[in-house]
Amino acid sequence: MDTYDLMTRNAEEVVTDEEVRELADDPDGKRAYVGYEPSGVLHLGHLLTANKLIDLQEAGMEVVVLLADVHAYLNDKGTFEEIRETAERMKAQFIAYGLEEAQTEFVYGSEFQLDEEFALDLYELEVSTTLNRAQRAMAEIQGGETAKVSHVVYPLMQALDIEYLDLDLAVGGLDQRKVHMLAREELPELGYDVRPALHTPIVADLESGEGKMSSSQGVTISMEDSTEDLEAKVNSAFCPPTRDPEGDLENPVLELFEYHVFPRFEEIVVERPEKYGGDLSYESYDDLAADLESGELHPADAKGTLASYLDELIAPGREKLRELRS
Ligand code: IYR
Repeated sequence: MDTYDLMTRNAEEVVTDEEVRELADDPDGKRAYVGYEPSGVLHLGHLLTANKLIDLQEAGMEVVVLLADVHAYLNDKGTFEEIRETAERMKAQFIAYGLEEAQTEFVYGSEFQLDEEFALDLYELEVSTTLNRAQRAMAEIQGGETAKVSHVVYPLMQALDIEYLDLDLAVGGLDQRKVHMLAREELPELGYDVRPALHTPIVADLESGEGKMSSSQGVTISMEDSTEDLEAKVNSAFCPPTRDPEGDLENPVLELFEYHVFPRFEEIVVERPEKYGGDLSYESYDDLAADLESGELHPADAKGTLASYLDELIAPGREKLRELRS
């Protein structure tokens, strides 16, 4: 796969394509990041952007994981002490998942966001950005009605992170696009460069297949799930034979194969008894999807296979969590 394809595979949106192509021409030593509010344990939403970071590492980029403790604080996720404890556990889970420590820079927001220079830039942004604009940047992240002052400061700080972490590419779920657009508009006002952004899709709810739900809503799979929990969740997942069922529905089983399993495994083997045709093996997502659609691959076999590969992916993080909690 060429570098551009690797960098952009499974991305729902690249802003702009031209800028990312330019990065792909010379990715070595360039820096990409994702920021995460420490909260709970890692779930599929986190792992989707982590997969993209792994792709970018493979493409030669340096990868930064921002443990956004100040953002989590502004979003009322607990005391700094609680947030940092969660962040340390999160970091350990990311490493167990495959973001190698030697190649990944883990940074706390509070390491630079409390500095005077950052604060002064933040105030400047507060002066130049309308309340309306900042609120709209947050719209998909949290409701407007109950927005606190901290909720409008939040996206401005997120925009500045891109400059202060000296980044060449911002990565996030599609729900981060408005913040990244604000950053593209506002950073030049402060004399800083515009950076490209890459957005990963939001996977549909496992059970209903409904729309592009936020990763934290509905049924998701997390590092806390046992093998049995995971099997039960995948077995009750919505799995029509087609990729694009009617209306706003998606096939979450296929989405998970595409975004989580194929990027991490060279070959996917569906184990079947001889009397049902024997094992099937796939090297590409498209082949698996085509077989599900034609009926060659039964949904129950697809689900069983999905559960076992997902289990393999989360097992090291699950183990790490157990260790940290014991
Ligand atoms: N807004 C993110 C968390 C976050 C992301 C980045 I990229 C930052 O620079 C800071 C915070 C979320 O919704 O989880």
